Amino acid sequence: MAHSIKRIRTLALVGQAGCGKTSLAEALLAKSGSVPPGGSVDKGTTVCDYHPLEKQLQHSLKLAVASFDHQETKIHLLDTPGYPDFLGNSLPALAAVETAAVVINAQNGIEMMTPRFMQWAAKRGLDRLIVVNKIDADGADCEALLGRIQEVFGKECLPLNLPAGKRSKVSDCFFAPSGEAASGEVDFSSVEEAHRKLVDQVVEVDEKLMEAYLEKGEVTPEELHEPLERALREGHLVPVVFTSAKTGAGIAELLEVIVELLPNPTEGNPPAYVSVPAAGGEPTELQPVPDPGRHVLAHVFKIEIDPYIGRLAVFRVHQGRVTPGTQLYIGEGRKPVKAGHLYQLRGKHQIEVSEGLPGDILAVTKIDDIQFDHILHDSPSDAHVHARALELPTSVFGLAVLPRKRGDEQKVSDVLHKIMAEDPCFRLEHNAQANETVMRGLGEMHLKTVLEKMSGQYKLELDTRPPSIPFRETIAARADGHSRHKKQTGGAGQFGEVFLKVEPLPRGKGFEFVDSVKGGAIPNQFIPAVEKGVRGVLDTGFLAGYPLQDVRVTVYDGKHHPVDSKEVAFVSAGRKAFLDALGKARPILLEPIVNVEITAPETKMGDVAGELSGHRGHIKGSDAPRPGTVQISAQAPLSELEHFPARLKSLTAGHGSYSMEFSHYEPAPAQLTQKLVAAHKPEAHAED
Ligand SMILES: Nc1nc2c(ncn2[C@@H]2O[C@H](COP(=O)(O)OP(=O)(O)OP(=O)(O)O)[C@@H](O)[C@H]2O)c(=O)[nH]1
Ligand SMILES: [Mg+2]
Repeated sequence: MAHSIKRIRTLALVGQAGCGKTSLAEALLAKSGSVPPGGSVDKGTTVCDYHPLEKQLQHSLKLAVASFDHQETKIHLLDTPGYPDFLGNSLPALAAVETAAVVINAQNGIEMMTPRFMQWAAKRGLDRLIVVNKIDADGADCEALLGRIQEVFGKECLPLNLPAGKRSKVSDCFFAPSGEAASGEVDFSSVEEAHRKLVDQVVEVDEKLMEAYLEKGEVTPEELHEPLERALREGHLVPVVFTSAKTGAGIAELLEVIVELLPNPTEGNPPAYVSVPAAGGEPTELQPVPDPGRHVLAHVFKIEIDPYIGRLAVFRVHQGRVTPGTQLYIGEGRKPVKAGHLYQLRGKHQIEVSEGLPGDILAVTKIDDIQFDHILHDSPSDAHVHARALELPTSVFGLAVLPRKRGDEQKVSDVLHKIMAEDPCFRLEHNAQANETVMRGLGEMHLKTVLEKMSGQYKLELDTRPPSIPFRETIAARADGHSRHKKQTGGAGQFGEVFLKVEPLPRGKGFEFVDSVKGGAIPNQFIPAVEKGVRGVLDTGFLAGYPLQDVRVTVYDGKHHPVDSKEVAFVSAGRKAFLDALGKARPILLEPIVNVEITAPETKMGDVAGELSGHRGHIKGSDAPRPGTVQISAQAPLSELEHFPARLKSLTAGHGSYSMEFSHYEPAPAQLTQKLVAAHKPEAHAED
């Protein structure tokens, strides 16, 4: 269908897990006649929760796009997961839409994630709509909830409709001229009053209209349109609607609001892009213009790797017109690719389309170079354009993973990389020292679903354990070491003797090997063998099996035998002489210290500080970035922070967040050293 920009709407459903976003998307699709009625989360038959794991858990785990037509309007609806563990899949939706519909469960009221989504949407300059869903549910008190919404989010939250017939339907308060209730009584307040409040609020943004309104006492919906869009853009009006995805109450009315009142792509606040000069220097802000005549600028906000069709890159067109023949550059890439086929999405289904205009949300398949957050454009001069950063939370929850079956290593690595491509908050690290692969995510549930996806979808089982702490070993004193390697068991013998000294180096210097042997006491050709023997100890250390660092080894004397001296003899003598010296050089254990930045509600400052000091941390400073919020800077040993994410979560009822980065190494306390030494197998450096 040829379509115009003015007839496009983009809307992301966001909000607390379980508030009914997926069910609402389903109800809207069914009401528009796009899918048969009856799809339900509980039966696993919705358009948006199409992944097997979503059906099993009855929660959305990823961002789903459902595009459909209603009254000659193209609606791109985005359903997002509500659990904070999956923010990496819900926040990107905010980069693709004009409107964020923050859904609130009428039964539970304002929940933990509600204000967070309200703030995130406001911060990105989105129009906001509050959808109070589940109005049918037992004990739902819509009147009290509306009051509470206005208390928490402001008086600009005004209902466009009100529950009626004991919450079995809703009555419009906006479209009906002069607020005549089309269908009689409402459950609370009155249509007239709600209508008047809406008009009063909207005309405030337009002086002329305000004057006309004061004179005539009424304005037409047509006159209200422009100022209404402005009020939405400026956050001067946050409309509230009531729905039940279960009974269908308010669904037709919500569709009407989407089509008639929500902004088209030219009416929302344009997203901020930044242009980063290739030669370096300050990035400049840039606003794409929703004009099909200009260069193409589109933002990839979702990657999905489908077992059958491969990589699916989902993008929002912000400027220009995309067709299957458009030569698209991928970010800073220099080689353009042809889109080939363009698809509109409805859950797991792709529907081929012939063009994409500003506002459209489309997908291309099988272009492996496209990654999350890339800009697609058709002009090499736009290679330096980026979307404004999404400000996703940092992933610090870690689990070390190991394939249960030997031989699965490659397959596991491939699949984990696929998952990483799809999920911006999932990371993989390889700790070479401990030889372990560590996956990182936003929380326990995040990583648990990755493991379940691995076993369910890919039949790969992984064993997990807490990631190991990268302890190190060093020495605190200088010492000498000596070893004489001699073997004479028939035939040719083996002989080599080494004298060396060890000394501590400043922290962070690593390792140095110095040869100061005089007069060929150890012939030159055997020095590399001695070094090899010494270096062999570095990886496994002396005390507890951790790598040694900040040590200088100087080989200063030795003996050789003209016939029996062999490389192996000097490797062995070098190794044993080093171990001999280490034993006398006061070996100590070093532990990593990290900088931690914590943001928490002000009232929890004491609890968080107590938690840190109870784990050998110390507070270095605090700040108040926003009223009611504190930011604490601290340092603490990494080994003490294993349970910190969970503790912070429970201390702050989920409102705290933190980030961590490595700072430096410090000697570990005696008790910890003893524990680690005891845990290390005593036979580890038994002589061979
Ligand atoms: N009574 C009632 N139940 C509803 C309504 N909408 C959804 N539900 C039920 O609430 C539960 C959660 O609904 P979902 O649509 O999965 O909620 P969601 O917001 O998508 O949840 P997440 O995907 O976890 O963020 C399901 O059991 C739905 O059947 C409603 O309007 N009324
Ligand atoms: Mg859902």
